[in-house]
Amino acid sequence: MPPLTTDAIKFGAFVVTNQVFHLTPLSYALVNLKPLLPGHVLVSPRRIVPRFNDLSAAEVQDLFLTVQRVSRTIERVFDASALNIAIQDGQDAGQSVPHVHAHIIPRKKHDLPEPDAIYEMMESEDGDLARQLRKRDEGDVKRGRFPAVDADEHRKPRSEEDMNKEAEWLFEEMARTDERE
Ligand code: AMW
Repeated sequence: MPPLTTDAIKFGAFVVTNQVFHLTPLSYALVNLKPLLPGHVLVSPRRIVPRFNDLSAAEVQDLFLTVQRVSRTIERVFDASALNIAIQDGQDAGQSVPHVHAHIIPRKKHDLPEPDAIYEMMESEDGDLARQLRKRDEGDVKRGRFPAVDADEHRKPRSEEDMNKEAEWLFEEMARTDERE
């Protein structure tokens, strides 16, 4: 699939143009480098700002309408019965990429040992782990409270090819969702 735009789309410092499967005037949706569960995607404003409060009213409206549209497709194509929709807003809330993004994670019954386990998984994602390590080294976190290194370490980043394929598929499925509306 050719990129949806000739502009380079950035997610924080990363160029993610080929991972983008949906584009609006102010937002975009991209496939995840390290999904926590199959179908875990992200929706971001096109403007790179770290905090939710940095967004204009028009950006908030566009972002949330995009989250709603994308989540409809994700729930359908991953045959889910529920969704986690989450924003980690700021480093101390677990944000690792300083560019606003909403996580959309399709869920089904018994997909994890506990439905809430997803929050711990989100918290211990790479960047957060790096932050925790930094804090530990700065002596900010008591050793005993340092969270166990999670399965994220074993979650390999996906290949460009894998991500492009998924982006192409989701781009086509977005059009199908629109037809049904
Ligand atoms: W955060 O902890 O900032 O709320 O979430 C960052 C998310 O971005 C994670 O789900 C992580 O897997 C994802 N991610 C990090 N780098 C990239 C990238 N280059 N392309 C796509 N997703 C990425």
